[in-house]
Amino acid sequence: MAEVETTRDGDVMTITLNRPDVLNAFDRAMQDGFRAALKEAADPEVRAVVLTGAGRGFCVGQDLTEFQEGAGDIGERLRSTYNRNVLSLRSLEKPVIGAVNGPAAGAGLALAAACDIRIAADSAVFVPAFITIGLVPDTGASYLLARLLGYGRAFEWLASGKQLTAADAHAWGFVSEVVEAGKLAERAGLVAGELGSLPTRAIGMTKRLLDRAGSGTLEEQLELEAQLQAAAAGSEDFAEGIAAFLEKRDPRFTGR
Ligand code: T3D
Repeated sequence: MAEVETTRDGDVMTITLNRPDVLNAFDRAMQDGFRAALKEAADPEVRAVVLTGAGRGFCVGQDLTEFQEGAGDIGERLRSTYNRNVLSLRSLEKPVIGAVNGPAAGAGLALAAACDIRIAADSAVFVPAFITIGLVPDTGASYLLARLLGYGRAFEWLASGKQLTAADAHAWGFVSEVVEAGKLAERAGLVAGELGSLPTRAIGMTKRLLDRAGSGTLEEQLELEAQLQAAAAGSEDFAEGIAAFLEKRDPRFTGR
């Protein structure tokens, strides 16, 4: 059985991290499988992606048994695995839904944070985990959590390592909804299907705008908006959106 599985339902692709016995902790093979799955997800025919875990875990980050022989060059390993993969995930020009089915810890928590939307099973827990073993946040956790939660909450969480329940994570705004565990896959598929039927290129560009927001001046952001709006206005989906409005009918967007 592959350590990362991909399935398609129409234009929605689901990536399932698949080492359930260790709550989908990352070993090297799972990193490689994840990289291949993210490459597949970049296919323009895929218009929404769901990221989830097999079994009772979402992903608990690095497989700690690999540290038994010593840590090695962690910086280099991060650059060649986690960093590349989280950048590929964030670069997808389509909505990515994290279907957090169980514990999300360490780099697994960072991957959840890198998704555009998180839906949690009521059985999910969220654990920074880095500080608990004497490490600092990686895989973008410091950047992503500070942006999603603000400095105060990000510091409180990352510096304490405290475990949040799904309800806590919802109250903090980290997840957008909490559903019964048995209904998570269906709900995530529904949300992905809805987002996947919208103008995909415009969603991709909306992600770029939000990623850049706050890192430059208002003038710079206005200029980027103008550039991307010009690109959006050249899309088939813009023509369809206008036609559907004028003809008083529902639009049929194709993602082109
Ligand atoms: O160079 C680099 O790669 C550096 C990169 C670092 C990035 C990181 O991700 S650092 C953070 C690594 N992750 C952790 O420290 C999390 C460790 N896990 C936990 O704290 C707990 O498992 C949880 C709180 C997340 C969940 O607890 P619980 O009680 O629901 O499950 P459990 O019983 O602890 O775990 C179930 C099994 O998974 C268990 O194995 P067993 O006893 O049934 O044979 C456990 O050992 C295994 N497991 C859980 N996390 C990991 C793991 N095995 C390897 N690595 C793990 N990270």
